[in-house]
Amino acid sequence: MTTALIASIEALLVDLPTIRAHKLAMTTLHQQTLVIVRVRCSDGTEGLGEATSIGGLSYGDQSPEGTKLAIDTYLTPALLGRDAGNINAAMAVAAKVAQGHSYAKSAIECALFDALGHRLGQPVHTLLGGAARSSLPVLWTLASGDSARDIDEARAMIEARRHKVFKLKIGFGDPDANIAHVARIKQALGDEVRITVDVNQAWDEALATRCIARLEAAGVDLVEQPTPRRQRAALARLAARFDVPIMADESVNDAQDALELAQAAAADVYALKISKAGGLLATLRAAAVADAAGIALYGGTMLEGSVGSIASAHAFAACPQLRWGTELFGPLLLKDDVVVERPLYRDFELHLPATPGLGVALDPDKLAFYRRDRRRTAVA
Ligand code: MUC
Ligand code: MG
Repeated sequence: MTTALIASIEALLVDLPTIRAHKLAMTTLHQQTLVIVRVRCSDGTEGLGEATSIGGLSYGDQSPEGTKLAIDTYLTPALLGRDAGNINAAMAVAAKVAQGHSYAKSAIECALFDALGHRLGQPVHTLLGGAARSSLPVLWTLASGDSARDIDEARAMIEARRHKVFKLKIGFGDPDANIAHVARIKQALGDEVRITVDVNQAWDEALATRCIARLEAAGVDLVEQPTPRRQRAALARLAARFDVPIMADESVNDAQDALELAQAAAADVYALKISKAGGLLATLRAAAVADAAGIALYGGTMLEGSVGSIASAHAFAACPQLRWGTELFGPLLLKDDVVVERPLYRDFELHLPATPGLGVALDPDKLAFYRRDRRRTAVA
C-alpha cells in the first residue's frame, strides 16, 4: 500500500435545531452547533470527525468557534503532508503544536480513522481491535422541566422500544422541587424503569448529602456529577457515604483524570466522551485505567450529531466493559442532520455500522443548507 498523505483538513460550523428545548443546569439548548471535520488524503480517501460542545462555552471550556480556529490556524498547517495512516504520529504532532483543544484533536483523529477504514475496507471498530458488542444500550434524557410531559415522553419511548432508561437533569432551580419531580417520574414509570440523575456540578457537598439521601430513597439508580468538577475530595466523600453509585462526568476527561479519580476513590462510574478524552484511542486509554481500578464505564455524549455519535459508538463498542450503557441519543435530539443516513436505533439500542470507516456519509445538500458560512440571507 502506498503512503496516503493528509491533503486537506476542513472544519465546518453547522447549526441544527433541536426537536425541543433541552434544559441543563448551565443552559437551555434550542439548537446545537456541530463542528464537522473533513480530512482529504492524497489517495482520494476522505474521513469525517465531529467536535461538538454543549451551549457554546457554558458547559465546557472549548467553543465551536475556538475549535475551528485551533484546527484552521494551528493543527492543519502542522498536519498537512503527513502520513494519514500513521495516526499515532499525527496525534503526537497535534499534541506538540496545540495544548488542550481535546475536541479538535478528537475530531481530527476520528477523521483519520474514518479515512484509514475506507482505505483498508474495514470499519473503525475493527481498527480499534474489534467490537466487543455490535449494538449499545442508549438512554434518553428527559429535560423538558415538566413532570407530566416527561412522563408522557418516557412512556412513548418505551412503547416505541427506543429507550427504557431515563436520565433527568436536576441541576437548575429548587433542589426540593427537582427531587419531587424525580420521585413523581420514578413512581409513574415503575420499578423496572431505571432512572438516573445528572446534577451537572450544581450542588455543594452539604446540599448534595441532603439531596442524594432523598434520591436514594426515591429509587434513583445513579447520580451523575453532583458537585463541582475539581472538588474530587467532595465527590469521594459522597461516593463513600452512599450506596447509590456516583458517576463522574465533568471531573473525568482522560486517562490521567481516570487515574487520579481512582486514586482518590472519587467515583463508582466514569462517563467517558471521545471529545473530552481527545480521541478514540485516548478514550480506550481512559477505559483501560477504569478497568484496572474496577470502575464501571458509561458511554457519554456531548450531544453530538450522527458523525460524532457513531464515532463514539465505535470507541465504546471496543471497550471491554460498558456496564452502564450509553447516552448516545444526540442525533435523536436534532430535528435534522447533515448525513445521508442517520444512525439506526432499534430495540433500545444503537446499532453499529459494519461498513468501512465510520459508516456515515455527509449529505452535501443538507451540509450546504445548515453550514454557518453559507447561511441564506433572509428574503425581505
Ligand atoms: C451531560 O452532562 O451529561 C449528556 C446528555 C445530556 O442530556 O446532556 C449531556 C451532558
Ligand atoms: Mg453529565
